[in-house]
Amino acid sequence: MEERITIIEGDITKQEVDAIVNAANNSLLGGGGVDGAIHRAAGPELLEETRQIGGCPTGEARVSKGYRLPAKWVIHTVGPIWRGGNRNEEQLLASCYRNSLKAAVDLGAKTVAFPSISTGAYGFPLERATEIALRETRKFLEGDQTLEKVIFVCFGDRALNTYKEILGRFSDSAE
Ligand code: AR6
Repeated sequence: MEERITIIEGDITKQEVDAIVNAANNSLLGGGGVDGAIHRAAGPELLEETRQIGGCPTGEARVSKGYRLPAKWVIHTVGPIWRGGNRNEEQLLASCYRNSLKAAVDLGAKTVAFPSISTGAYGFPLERATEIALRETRKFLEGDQTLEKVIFVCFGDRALNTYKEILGRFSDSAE
């Protein structure tokens, strides 16, 4: 399964994949961070479409086209704001990954790229978020034969090293 998970350092807006995932907010009307970068790269048509969608609850996902992005689709998911860990944050973040992966399969996507949801403006601790991202993705891929590649696009060395370290830990403990 590890061969279907790839970790890279880079900019998600540049990824030539079928779908990229956006770390959005409940309004789906854009914002800073990766959300702002995706809206800028996709062009104003993206905002027109997400306005029509009309928002998204935390933990769920909604789909739009990718417009000027290399990716055909954008899967918008809303991560939880970290409030100390007792407000269902871990379960909600796990739902983001499950629902986004399910949306990718429903679209017929073979390749999908994720940012590190909730670990920027929303303050989720990077290590815990990475464990959840990789655990949920591994679990999902066990029951799915259609997705060929899930790419985690890390913004900077700290995220890159964390993802690599935790994926290595999962692989060592397999079998
Ligand atoms: N490519 C890949 N990753 C990126 C990029 C990029 N171009 N830009 C930033 N990151 P954040 P959140 C990383 O804050 O924590 C927005 O305003 C970044 O380093 O984008 O889920 C939304 O509208 C971090 O690791 O998302 C919401 O209001 C990760 O992406 C709120 O922020 C996520 O950081 C969502 O906060």
